[in-house]
Amino acid sequence: MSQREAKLLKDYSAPEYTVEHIALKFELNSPVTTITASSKVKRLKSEAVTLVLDGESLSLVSVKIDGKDVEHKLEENRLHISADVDDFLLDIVTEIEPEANTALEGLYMSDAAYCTQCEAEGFRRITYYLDRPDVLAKFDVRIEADKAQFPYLLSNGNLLEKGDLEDGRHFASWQDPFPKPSYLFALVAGDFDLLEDTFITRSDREVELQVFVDKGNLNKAHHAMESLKKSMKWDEERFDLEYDLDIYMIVAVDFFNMGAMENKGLNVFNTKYVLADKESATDDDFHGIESVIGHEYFHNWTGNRVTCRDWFQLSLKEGLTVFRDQEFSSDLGSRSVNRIHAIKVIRNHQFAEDAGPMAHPIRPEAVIEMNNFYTVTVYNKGAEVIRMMHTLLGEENFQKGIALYFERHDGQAVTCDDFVSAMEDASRVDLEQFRNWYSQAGTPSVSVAEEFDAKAQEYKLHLKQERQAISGNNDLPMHIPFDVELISESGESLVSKVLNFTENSQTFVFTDINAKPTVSLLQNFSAPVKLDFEFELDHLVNLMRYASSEVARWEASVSIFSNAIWNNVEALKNNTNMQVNQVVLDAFKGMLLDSQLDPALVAEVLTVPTTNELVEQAIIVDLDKLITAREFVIDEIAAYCEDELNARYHLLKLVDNPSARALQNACLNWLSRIDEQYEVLVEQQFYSAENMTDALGALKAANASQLECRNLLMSDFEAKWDQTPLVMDKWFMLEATNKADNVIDRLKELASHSAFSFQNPNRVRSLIGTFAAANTEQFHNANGEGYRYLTDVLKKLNDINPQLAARIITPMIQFSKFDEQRQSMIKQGLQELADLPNLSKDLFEKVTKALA
Ligand code: 7MK
Ligand code: ZN
Repeated sequence: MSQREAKLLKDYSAPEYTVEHIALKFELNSPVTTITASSKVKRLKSEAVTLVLDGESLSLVSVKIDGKDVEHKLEENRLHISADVDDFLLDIVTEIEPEANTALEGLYMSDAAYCTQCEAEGFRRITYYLDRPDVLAKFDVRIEADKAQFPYLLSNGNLLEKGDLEDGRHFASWQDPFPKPSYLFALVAGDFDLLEDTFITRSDREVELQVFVDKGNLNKAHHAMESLKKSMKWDEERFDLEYDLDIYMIVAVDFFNMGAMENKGLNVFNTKYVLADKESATDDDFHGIESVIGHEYFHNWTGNRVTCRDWFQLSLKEGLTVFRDQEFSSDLGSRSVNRIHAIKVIRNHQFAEDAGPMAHPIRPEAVIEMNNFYTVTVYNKGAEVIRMMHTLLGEENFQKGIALYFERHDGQAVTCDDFVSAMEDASRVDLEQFRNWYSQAGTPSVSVAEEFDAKAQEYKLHLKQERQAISGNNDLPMHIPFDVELISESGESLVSKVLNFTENSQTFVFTDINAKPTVSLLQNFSAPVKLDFEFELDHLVNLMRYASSEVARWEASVSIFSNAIWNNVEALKNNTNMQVNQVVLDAFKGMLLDSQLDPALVAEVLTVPTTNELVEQAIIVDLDKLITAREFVIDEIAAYCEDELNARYHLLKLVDNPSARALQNACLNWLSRIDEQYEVLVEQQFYSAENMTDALGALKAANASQLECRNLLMSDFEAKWDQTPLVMDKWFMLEATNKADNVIDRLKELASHSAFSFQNPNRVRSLIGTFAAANTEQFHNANGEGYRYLTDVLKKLNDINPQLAARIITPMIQFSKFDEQRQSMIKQGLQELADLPNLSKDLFEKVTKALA
């Protein structure tokens, strides 16, 4: 099979051989590390005579079966070994060069430490192996390295033994009692500061907790440790799940392709999701750490104890674990604000993925490069699918389903279907039609028509669902849990229920309704669909003021903003004057004055949809008019609410909590647009800030409103933080979102900044990823320079780190909403990439789909 051919779900077959036990020895040396793998292999299909192993970028030293040389054939990325034997011992020796590994998959160096990333298919860069998640083996690992340089030698499970060797070297050996697939293997060797604590499980076992961070960062590890303890406790209380080893280790590394990794007993984290203190990290960073620490911890059951049969089932562990981390955050903090964030991810990113060339169901059916399927669809829409089951079953039945799932499948590698069956069997709720959510790609849209019969006192909702046309997709009606509330004229809740919407067209009748109610539709975003309903402005204003659900109030505000902006786009097209309706202005002022509401929620309500979010709502967008209209609406609201913004800002400044800071900084952002007098406020906040949230809030306002003080604040910030990489990422992000016309020249200049490196994914994402994903105005500038710039960067990254390149290309393949000129410039860039002689699989898959 050619490297670039898609693998298909329907071609799945069980492995012919399995590995029951593997003993790995790592001799860590510069530049060549030697790995000896001794596996106990068992034949599962008697007719099999050749064992075929995966391997990439390895140099093979020797292969032996039961101690003897064996006939084998080395093919690109495969090793074929004659093995007409039922049980045998396989010894393979390979050599690799971790320092040269810039792809950051397999064994590589992060600064001076060795570390690994094996999900999805990185283990094959360490040794030849059955690198697939349905092969579960017990791992014993021995690590040898120089003692002074690498005092800590870590791997999965429990430490069995450690000791000194000759020549200043030492060793450690680890044993993981739980059989696991190779993607959960981890190794770390380096010098760290170590934060230690313990957790007593509910069955009274003591678990040793360790967080390893780069030297000098110990004081930034406490929040991660607290988050870990909270996660362990929450999973016992809410999901009845207890930790199963005596030790839990987390290592933070600065070079990491993703957020973090749930390797059994030894999580490896991006420093971004571990290190924090209030001077250097924002409230959002603290929240992000808590949620990612939770996510990786929760994988211990949903992912590790029960894993995936094959990679098409990725959502089995990821959708479920995202759902669990969202519930964790919601139980610990504000449920509404967390829900709003999750809804935004779906609307702004997942719907865009569905509208682009990479559209796929949460359980994909064809994959060229698995790394390309760690997507908002698999993760976040996957979590919405779990959430819908939770809505349909209720918490009690859902938890029964979880219990049955573990009763049936603990220690196994299973499918999404197995999960749904457990839910179904435990609850007796029929989920047959619901399974279409796993197989059908795209965003369904639901159109709604109301009918009120005063005489019969009947209110009817006519619902119609349509699915997006995507080639190779079934088009069966979905089971959509559709949450509605009917609100009376005086603001009381008449009906609040979840409709089971299962047909293409369906009418729901509500009786004993004596006046036309205000309806709240798709409450709490009860299904990941687009709602097609022409709301009248007063309807939205009613919802914004009186809906009982906070999320529904926020939803109404988003619609009000969006409508106001789109109305002005129309005005520009018709050459009429732009204006903002008085009712809209008053609605926002009303929110600002409402001191009963959680300030963090008000901050969400007062956040104007980004240009990107608005583009996502359109079919084809006139970008320049959209930008003008959006700026106009913001300026009008700011001017109208000036006094209230100012007053609220000063009151909030007296309060020291994340929720108050969120609104305080939103107010500052609005004020900074009005006139120079507020520039002083921005500078004051910047120079007197006692935490990063306020410092960055001021800097963001200066940057977004192009204040005169912007450059000075930026250089003062740089001077203060240029030795702190994670803070420099924030600075790079601000440079990247600068709307000024010379931004690209500046980006090119910053590539040689001492804090920047193309080898480090955090830096590349901050500077270049942010530019492409968030600076819509300049990335999509009609002069085409944004596309040119990203294309050139991608050519370079294709050689350094293909996985990263394929991630940051996303905005360039989601072009369906832009005009023809822009689309043709984008395609020209994509074509140049397609023509690269050494184009990686990762980029190949995305670029060819986009050009097709
Ligand atoms: C999150 C896989 C890992 C994208 C988002 C994560 C990854 C990619 C963390 C890496 C994770 N298993 O825990 O899901
Ligand atoms: Zn995960």
